[in-house]
Amino acid sequence: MRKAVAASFMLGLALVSIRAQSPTVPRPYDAAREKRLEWFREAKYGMFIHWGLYAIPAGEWKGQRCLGLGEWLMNRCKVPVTEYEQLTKQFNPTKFNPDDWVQLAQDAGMKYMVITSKHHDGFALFKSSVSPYNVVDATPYKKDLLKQLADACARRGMRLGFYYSQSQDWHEKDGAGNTWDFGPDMAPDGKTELKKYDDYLRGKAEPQVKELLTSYGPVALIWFDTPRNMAGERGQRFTDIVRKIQPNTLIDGRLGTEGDYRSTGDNVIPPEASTEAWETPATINDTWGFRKDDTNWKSPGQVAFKLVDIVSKGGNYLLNVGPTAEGIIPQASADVLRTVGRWLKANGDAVYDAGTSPFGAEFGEYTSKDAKDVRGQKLFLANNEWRVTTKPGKLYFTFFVEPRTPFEIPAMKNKLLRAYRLADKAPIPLKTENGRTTFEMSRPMLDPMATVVVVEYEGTHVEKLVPPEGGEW
Ligand code: FHN
Repeated sequence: MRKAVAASFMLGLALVSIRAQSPTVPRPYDAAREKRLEWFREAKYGMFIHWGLYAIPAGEWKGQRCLGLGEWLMNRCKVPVTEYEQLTKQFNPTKFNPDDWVQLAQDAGMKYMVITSKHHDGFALFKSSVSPYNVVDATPYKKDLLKQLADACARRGMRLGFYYSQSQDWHEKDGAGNTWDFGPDMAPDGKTELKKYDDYLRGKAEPQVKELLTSYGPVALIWFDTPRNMAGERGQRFTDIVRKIQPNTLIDGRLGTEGDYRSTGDNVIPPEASTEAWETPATINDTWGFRKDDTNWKSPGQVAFKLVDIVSKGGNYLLNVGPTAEGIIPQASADVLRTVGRWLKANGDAVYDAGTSPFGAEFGEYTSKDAKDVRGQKLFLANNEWRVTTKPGKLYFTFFVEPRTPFEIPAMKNKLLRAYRLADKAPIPLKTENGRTTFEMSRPMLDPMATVVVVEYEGTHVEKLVPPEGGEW
């Protein structure tokens, strides 16, 4: 599968763009990058963890609800540094059990974990020699949280990556973002920087990224975010640090210069497939950092659909949990994750290391009307009934609702050999008439959340039939 992906790059096959990101021009093939990406392309599903001081107020400041994302409380409620810093005295996550967290990720079928080492509020979950604003030096807990998680991941064979907010640091006078204590970042001309941004980068962000890459074993990836003011060689300086210390560590798509893969917008799943590596970071409710009032959990069926949808388009799903200040991952999110994990135990072949849909019509279509979506782009009318993922010689049709009966397999030149349900291997007869092959699934579907039918065909890759001119199949 990976060789096929690499070959498609080398042959210069046209790539389908992810419109939400408008990467119209495919990047030239880079053998070293493809090598670094091998595990990532196989993994497909990871756990994002947003954890920090903001879990203490959990969406409420001085008795008032502070609307917005939990981790943005300091910014949304304009909490001065001197007040927000006081939270360190209460941060004592005695219920944190790193093995439980890794176990949950494994039960969920997730293959990598990414935790906020330092979010925009500037507080580090690790011991840092360049800033005392960290869990070891500033809290009663005094222990390095990342070290404990890294050790648990190493014990259990889980890849671990670190989120690091390189630009925004609301704790530092020269970091980006804190306008309520330190004034605007930029002059009204929008070009002149008013803060000594390089002092912050060289004095805190760059050395902290070095610390992350030297003290916690192999780092799967660094997840940079919100690249403000990353002009010039600033992004490249981070890339150089990463490549020099851990050449295999991946860089996400939000550094400000090109990373190893593309990051979509938050919760954005592109409407089409791409062979370029990409990842959707997503919330399991509506916030990243814990908020006590956010119980809008996605259902297991929604999570399973998004996962298969993303895989069928060539991406990875990085799904977030927001632990409480005590160190507990909310039970409701753990339950959702474990339910999807049980489904993956029986159906994981359709997901891990699986390739993109060779068809595409099943994703839906752009409206013919002049309607726009919330992002101002042409409205895409998604069709969510089924998705298809691939491995050489196999198509995995995942149905999220009972399919129309009979279900017609999209036209292809390859001879179809057999079909069966993935979870219990029950055979499903194929019927070919007038060049169209169909099958019928017994009702109700085996698994009402999602049932996978494997269709095996001759050859390793689907050769599509071109529809008659002006017509459709
Ligand atoms: O501002 C952050 C936000 O708090 C969160 O970390 C997300 C995760 O993708 N990234 C930024 C917004 O895109």
